[in-house]
Amino acid sequence: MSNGIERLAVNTVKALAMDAVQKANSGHPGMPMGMAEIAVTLWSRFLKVDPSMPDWPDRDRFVLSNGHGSMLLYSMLHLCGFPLTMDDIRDFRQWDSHTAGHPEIDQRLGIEMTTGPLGQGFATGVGMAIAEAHLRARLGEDLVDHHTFGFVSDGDLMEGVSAESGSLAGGFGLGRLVYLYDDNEISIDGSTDITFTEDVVKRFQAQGWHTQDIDGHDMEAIAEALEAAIGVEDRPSLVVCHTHIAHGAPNAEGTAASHGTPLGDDEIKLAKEAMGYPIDPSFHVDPEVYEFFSGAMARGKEERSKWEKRMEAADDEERGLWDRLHAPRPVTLEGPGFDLGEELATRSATGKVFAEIAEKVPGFIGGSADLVASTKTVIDVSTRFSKTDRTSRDIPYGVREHAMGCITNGLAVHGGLKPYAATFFVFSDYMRPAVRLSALMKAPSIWVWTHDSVFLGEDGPTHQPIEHLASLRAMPNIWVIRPADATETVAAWEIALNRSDGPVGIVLTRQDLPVLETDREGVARGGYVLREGDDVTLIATGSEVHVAMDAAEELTGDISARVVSLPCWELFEAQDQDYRSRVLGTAPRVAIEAAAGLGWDRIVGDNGLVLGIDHFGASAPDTIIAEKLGFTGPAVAARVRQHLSA
Ligand SMILES: Cc1ncc(C[n+]2csc(CCOP(=O)(O)OP(=O)(O)O)c2C)c(N)n1
Repeated sequence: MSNGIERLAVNTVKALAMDAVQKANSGHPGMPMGMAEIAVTLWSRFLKVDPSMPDWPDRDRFVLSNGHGSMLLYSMLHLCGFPLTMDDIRDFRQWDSHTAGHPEIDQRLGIEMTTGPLGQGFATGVGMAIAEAHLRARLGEDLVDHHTFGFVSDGDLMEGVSAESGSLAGGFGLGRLVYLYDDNEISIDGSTDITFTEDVVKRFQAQGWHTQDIDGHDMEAIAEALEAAIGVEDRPSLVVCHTHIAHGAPNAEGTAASHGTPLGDDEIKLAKEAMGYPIDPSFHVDPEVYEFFSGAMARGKEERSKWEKRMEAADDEERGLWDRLHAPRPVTLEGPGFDLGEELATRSATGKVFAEIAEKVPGFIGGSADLVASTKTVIDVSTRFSKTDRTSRDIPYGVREHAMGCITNGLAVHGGLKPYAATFFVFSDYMRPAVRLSALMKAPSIWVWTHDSVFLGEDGPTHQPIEHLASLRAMPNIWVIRPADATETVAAWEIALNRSDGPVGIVLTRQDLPVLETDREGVARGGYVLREGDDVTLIATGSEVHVAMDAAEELTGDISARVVSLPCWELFEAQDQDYRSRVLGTAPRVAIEAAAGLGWDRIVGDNGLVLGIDHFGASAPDTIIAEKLGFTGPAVAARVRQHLSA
């Protein structure tokens, strides 16, 4: 049982959740009330955080994967003294407030990562725990020594990504990862008996986790379970906490309705009466509760000052590496040097620049979803991140694209690392929720997507991306770069490594392409003139730049064709109007891209022509596909002539 002040703290958290949701007339009171005891125990007795410096690097990370319970996090942050005011709490879910319905990330306020899309937090936390284990191995326990805690719900564990990432966490033996599962047996459609009948404890045990099963309203039991979980260093921990949703609300408790509906004034009154809590005014907080949490936070403050002393005492080598990891300098890539006309796939060009990246960017880390040999993304073939090798920068993800995406985001938002993840472009669909969150969170994850078009050939339509470029270009805040040759590929990597406020997707070919007289500076501007010409402007990306060049040759004599390489729409659109107009020119425009044509009309205008592929591909050798679909110099030239004479 808890003592008086802890009980008052728990009741305060419940009351704030009820009041804020009621005032907003929207939100989720059930989860904050059901997990209040767990939150107060974790924050007051265990969590190593300092409200006066929320983003202190060696803090414990706290992930709220059941992010619909955001009022629980906001209450804890406010009561503990983080820069989140009572006005913010009152403004829950309002325009321009710091208290959005589902916050994603705001490390200055103490919000590490919470998720709207269930399962994302669970899997992203695995990435944070990998980051901690890796950095601890490289920098030593004096500088890196923290845990990743998380709250997860039925919905999180139902989502497949928790199985993918749980499997990896168990296999990697991430002992500093501790998740508290809100086992309230309720989801939106009713009892979890309807849809979630598996034995969760056995599932996690089978995946190599340490598990416990406790009463989630008993603060001593919670504390004991946390002690035990922290004590287990060789496995991640899942504490199954049996709870009641909307705990303490006499009529709402245990009901699915309390998940996402304000309780109503009458029920709030009854709940507060039952808890012995003042009914009026709403948003009441007893000063003793602030004092209680402020006392608890002194622990984190002291830990921070001890860490700062250890940092001062660190030797030059450790300190130097820390600085290179945490305050990265701009990166300039030389590239291995490519000869004009040399034939290599852009994925292979990536392979050739990897060693240089790894040397210049000490935080560069990542892996592929069981496709390293195809994606050519390997830093050191002789090592792999594992239970026993924490220093390796090559993470083997197995066939788990979704978890790989989330883990990459976790590595990115943890700090100190520059992560990438690689797979076939068509499987970007399997990681899309994570890609979307990287864009939304402004996380600098690098997505490497190879086998980027129908020209991957014989594997056929299941493997051939069509709509992927258009759909990713429709996503805000991601830069999608599709380089035309090895030189543009090096430029793409340089851009990706230097971006800090969002993700970059690098889209690469399977097939060989000759090196052209491409321009790295032009890639940085998103697009540029590769070949001058006055009568028509052929605009292409990636492998179709070569088709455009061939078509331009074919047209020579009667039609003077300009060729524009446009590897990155987002960077091009960020250029001033003058530059864009100069590059695109005034002649009729023809877009050539072996993908869905959607969006190109914006670039070619009303009188332009778009040569795309608005149907699925085919299984055949790439040269045959090119011929059949009209992606050859002569075929494009014929279409251009026809268009100009129409
Ligand atoms: C990927 C995804 N699908 C659906 C939802 C909508 N949603 C929000 S919470 C929830 C389930 C609620 O059940 P549970 O996870 O057990 O949370 P509790 O009601 O116990 O707080 C659903 C389906 C979502 N947020 N994310």
